[in-house]
Amino acid sequence: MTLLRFPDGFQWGAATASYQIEGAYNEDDRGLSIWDTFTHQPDRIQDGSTGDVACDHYHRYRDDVALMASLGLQTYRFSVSWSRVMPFGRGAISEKGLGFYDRLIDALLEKGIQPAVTLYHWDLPQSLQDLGGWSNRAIADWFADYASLLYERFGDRVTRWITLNEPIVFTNMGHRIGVLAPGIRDLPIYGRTIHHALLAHGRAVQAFRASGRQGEIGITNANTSFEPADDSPETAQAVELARDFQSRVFHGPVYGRGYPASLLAYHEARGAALPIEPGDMEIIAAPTDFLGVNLYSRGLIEASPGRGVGYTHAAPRLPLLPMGYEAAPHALGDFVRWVSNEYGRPRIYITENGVCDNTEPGPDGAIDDAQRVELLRGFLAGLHGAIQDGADVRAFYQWSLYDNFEWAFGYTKRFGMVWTDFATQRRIPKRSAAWYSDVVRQNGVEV
Ligand code: IFM
Repeated sequence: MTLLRFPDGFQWGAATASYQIEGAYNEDDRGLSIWDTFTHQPDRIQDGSTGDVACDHYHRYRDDVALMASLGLQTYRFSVSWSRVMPFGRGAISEKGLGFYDRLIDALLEKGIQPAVTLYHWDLPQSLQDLGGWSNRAIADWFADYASLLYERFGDRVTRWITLNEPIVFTNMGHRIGVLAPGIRDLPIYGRTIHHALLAHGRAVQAFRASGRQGEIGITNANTSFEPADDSPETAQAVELARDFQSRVFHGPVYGRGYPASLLAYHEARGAALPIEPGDMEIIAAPTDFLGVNLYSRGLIEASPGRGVGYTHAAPRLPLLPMGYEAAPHALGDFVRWVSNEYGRPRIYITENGVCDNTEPGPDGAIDDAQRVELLRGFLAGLHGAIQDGADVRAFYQWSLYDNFEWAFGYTKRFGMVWTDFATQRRIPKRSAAWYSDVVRQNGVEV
């Protein structure tokens, strides 16, 4: 075996998100979020479950931090539940809610684990949704106020901030396809949510600079490494269109290049023009310190002149994972190379990468999630190659620390390197947890 060593100072961590792990959905002052509303509606979630309890992290955070320390994690990415600290999304604040994150941050720092805080991982306060949510331009003000509160309260100890998690997912799947909260299917609303999400991001970056806090801020998107299904020029063009609609739509404006012309034309032709006002693009392009990259698979693309967007996904050619996408470990290195070249070699954090592997405990209680280990090995080997080729990648957060609420799939999909027994809340490290601890300890992966 060869050890592929990562650069000195490279950080290894794990990621989670508030609604997926916290539970305690109606405790202390917490207001309802769109995910509380959505999961309590019939037929929204595959197994009929909710995040009411989830991993009960709200009550078990100390044990969870001890678990992270036992795995050797150096950094932990989590998100703040907006409605826990501002029950109605604006105005009144909750000291109890803020106190929870205060204690969590302190517990992490006591163990030498650096917190990385995501401001928004999909759980919008319901009160703001009642005012139109991301389709209301005022959300840029609401979000900047919420962000400023967090910088003020936690900015003495938190130095890594991520504004939005995967805007392509919560805008598109929440407002056009409707399979995620708030369950809307409306193209003009979708167009507005894209622009307002970016505007809110830009305002939160500006608020961070204005706060005078030390540290770094960036945005995280969901990415797929797009590959041509064949080598024709039409297919090559289709790959660029896929990148326009799923990657450049957010990365372009953040890096000062504006929206892709193809995307603007698509929305305008359908009476769904993006509501861009003078000065917006400058706000959105407020300089960031890093790019957060989430990636799980590749997408094989072919041209589809009959579809408005001009491209479609070709039939998969690799084995499928339980999530329905291909097991494609080469995709991480490929995407990182592409995005690094495209945007002038930004500092990159892999804010999420991981594997859904539903292996159950064996007769001895051990969980031998061999597929997760093999695919992670491949992802990390590819990432190492991209770094060798010049990409400035400084941290890797595995999704996820432990099995949790997987949105519309409920608890049917397990992404954790630690098993969560949802009946007892017992956590059992899987084989992948021991393997990942070795990766952390060696600052490298054996291939
Ligand atoms: O669980 C999700 C996470 O909330 C966002 N990125 C993808 C993960 C796995 O599907």
